[in-house]
Amino acid sequence: MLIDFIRKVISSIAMVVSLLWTGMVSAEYKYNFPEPVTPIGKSIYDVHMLTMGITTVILIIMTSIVLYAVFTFRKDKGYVADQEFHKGWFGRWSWVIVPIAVLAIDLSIAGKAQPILEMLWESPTKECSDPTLKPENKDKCYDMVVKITGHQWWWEYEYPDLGIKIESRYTPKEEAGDDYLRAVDNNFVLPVDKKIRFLQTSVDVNHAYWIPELAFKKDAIAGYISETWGEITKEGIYRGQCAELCGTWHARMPAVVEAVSQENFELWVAQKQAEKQAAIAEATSDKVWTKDELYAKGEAAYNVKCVACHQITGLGIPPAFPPLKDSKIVKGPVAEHIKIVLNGLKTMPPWASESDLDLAAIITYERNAWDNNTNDVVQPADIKAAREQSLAK
Ligand SMILES: [Cu+2]
Repeated sequence: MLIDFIRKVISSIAMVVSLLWTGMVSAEYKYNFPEPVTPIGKSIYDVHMLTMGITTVILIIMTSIVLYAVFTFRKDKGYVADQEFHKGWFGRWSWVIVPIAVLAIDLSIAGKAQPILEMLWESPTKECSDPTLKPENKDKCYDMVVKITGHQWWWEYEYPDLGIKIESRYTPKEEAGDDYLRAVDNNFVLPVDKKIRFLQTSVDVNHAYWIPELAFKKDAIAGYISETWGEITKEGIYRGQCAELCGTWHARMPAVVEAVSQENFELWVAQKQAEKQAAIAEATSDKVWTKDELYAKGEAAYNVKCVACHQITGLGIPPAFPPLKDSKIVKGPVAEHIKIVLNGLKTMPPWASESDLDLAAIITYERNAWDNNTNDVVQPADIKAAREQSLAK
């Protein structure tokens, strides 16, 4: 009997140790939440630590009482249960005292949490440089606005005051390595020590932008703008993900914030603005492109913008996302193909906001890739003409 019992205890301990061991060897095993880098995140972390502290003390006290009772008041020691317990002072009042004590502990935590909720919900609505800002509200203002838009399945970051828009998509496994599903092609670059107002929306289903170190998490809902704010206090790379189940590629929309110093942020802004000017100049030039140039450009753009639905093989994911290889539309009249890409069809959204050059390149690629070999070349001017024609209607 006893040997059996000891054997069971030893095997249980061995199992727990081996489980803990495998946990520890898995990368970056941590015992607590990641270190927050915004004032709201830090306050939430503090309440979490306070709650953990209180529960740990309660756990130790209660476990000690239970163990003491189990060992002291044993039947084989001749202990007989007190049948008159409820008639004594403690027996009568403990049913009142205990809930009051529990409520007091709850309220002491709620008291700490309430101002944080206020801080979280009351996003500043005035810019810090606004002359009408009252001196007592100098903490309730923002330095810059950014807009986050969720798409199936990528993020769009817009800096409305700086005229910059970037698209951020997950990095495939071969390039991302250990950061697979935690890395993106374009990070969301933000300056530190600036109060940032985050506006969130979606163009399709619900998404939610979530970076644990920044703490906030609100849904991005189509046709609605939810807002939060934060001031990042430490430079670094912070990784998160979409936290609202948004379809088959939900796991493939990680979010990466890169917090940099003000000087580096300004350098980045200048670089992005220059890139944008160059892209506009290229897209609006009257240049006639060769088939090879358009094919190469189109392949690069297709692999970023279209690949999620139509797949790298051009076979799509039928029935929702039809194949482009041997497709009637892709191998049919060019004008009809352009019209569908511009205006969308069934589950495909309209792509009219892309530049003439990008659309011409993508369509040229689609009409010649995967053995479609139509030999058609679509020039930016064709897209422009198609737009004008649809406007004239
Ligand atoms: Cu999502």
